[in-house]
Amino acid sequence: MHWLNDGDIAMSLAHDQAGRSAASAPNDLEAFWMPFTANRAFKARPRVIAGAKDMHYIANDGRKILDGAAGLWCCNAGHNRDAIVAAIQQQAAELDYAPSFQFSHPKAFAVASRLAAIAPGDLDHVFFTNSGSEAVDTALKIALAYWNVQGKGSKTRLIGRERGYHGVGFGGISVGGIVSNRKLYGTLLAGVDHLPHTYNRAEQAYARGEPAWGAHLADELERLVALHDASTIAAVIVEPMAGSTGVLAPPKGYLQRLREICDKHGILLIFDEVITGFGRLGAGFAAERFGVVPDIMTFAKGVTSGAVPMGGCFVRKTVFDAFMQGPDRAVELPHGYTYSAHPLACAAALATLDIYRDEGLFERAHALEPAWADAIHALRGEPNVEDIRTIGIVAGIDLKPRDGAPGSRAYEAMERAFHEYDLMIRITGDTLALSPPLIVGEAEIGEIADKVRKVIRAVA
Ligand code: PXG
Repeated sequence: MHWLNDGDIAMSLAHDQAGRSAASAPNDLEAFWMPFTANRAFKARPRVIAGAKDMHYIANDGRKILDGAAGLWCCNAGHNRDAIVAAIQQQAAELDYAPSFQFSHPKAFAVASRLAAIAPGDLDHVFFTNSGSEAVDTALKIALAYWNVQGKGSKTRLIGRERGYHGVGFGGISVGGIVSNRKLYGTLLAGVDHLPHTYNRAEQAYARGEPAWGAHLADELERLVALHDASTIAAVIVEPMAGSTGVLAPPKGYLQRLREICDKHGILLIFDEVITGFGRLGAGFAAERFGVVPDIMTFAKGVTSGAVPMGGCFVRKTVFDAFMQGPDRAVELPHGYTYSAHPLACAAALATLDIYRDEGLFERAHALEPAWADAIHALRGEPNVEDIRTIGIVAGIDLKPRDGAPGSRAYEAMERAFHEYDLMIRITGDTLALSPPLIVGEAEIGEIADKVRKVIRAVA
């Protein structure tokens, strides 16, 4: 056994930044099998981040990188906010860990109450997880169990949607609709079906907010009900705005229609708000913006502004109440995680919610939406731009794929943005995705648009 010390690792990374190939420093970059990353390309030319403050990352070589992605859509309050940092530090010193199975700690109840207070409708109860993927699996399990505890155990089918992303658990990839995330992993959950996705470039190109075309696609749920029968269907899960597959806002009236069809047939409606929650669309939650209350609503990411992992589900009172019966010493839902409502996550969430409230960040996102849309839509006409979609403080920019090399144009855009233009963006296929922290100002919106313009020209 050989213990590496931090000094060895830092030195190897520095060498790498100075231009030596990753192969010359096998002890540092090799061991980490990076998630959802082209490992070999990354390790040949790493993008390493050493620090952060507010709207910026600090790269390993000291450059300030403008964060056009809020990390991975999560740092909605900006980075390293003093109050969140202090809350985490204080909590770590006071109570490192307390179990949430049969015990708990005060901040867990405080966070749940404060979240329930800002959730729309009667989404009054909160189940905590540590990630969006766990939140999705929890939501699906609650939906199945809900019908079981009511003696309707035949309702087992789950319906997702093409181009949906619901994390990487087996439940999430089963209802999800991204082929590459599913095809390597066997048969997945049985009894899952999918609605069609809602994107149609010919009908919707360059949409600001909800596209006018496409509400009728919700009627496909009627077709699935006719095929499977409502007595076999437990729930429908959708992202109110599909984030990971390129920023697809819901067509006007689509979510309302899904709600109506679910009500008509006794099917639970689940919104996956892991990205859309906490102000991203200019309201606390997309459910609020679109005026549609689901039965279960997932969250993660922005709940702690990314500072400590946390996720969970909101559950309507009627759903929760269905479980609160039987012997009072029996566990009502055999489900949970060692780190559900971890004290550090709860402390971070409380401080984050204070910032959202005190700085009015959800309202700020709403107020900035027109300026954001103007700045990003001004990129129309740049080389290879095929469509631009904006909603809230989010944008998707489709670039024309290179012949025979799909994805390579956007990959190069991400690399050049980071190394040459000091900007972090996300990519999916040949789409650039933007979702800066909600503390972004008008000048920084201009800066993001300007850098993206240069990057798009650079990869022409
Ligand atoms: N649901 C939705 C709607 C998400 O966007 C998850 C669930 C899973 O969350 P966790 O915490 O398990 O990763 C997500 C995550 C991207 C990107 O660039 C999106 C996510 C994660 C990483 C990258 O599109 N979304």
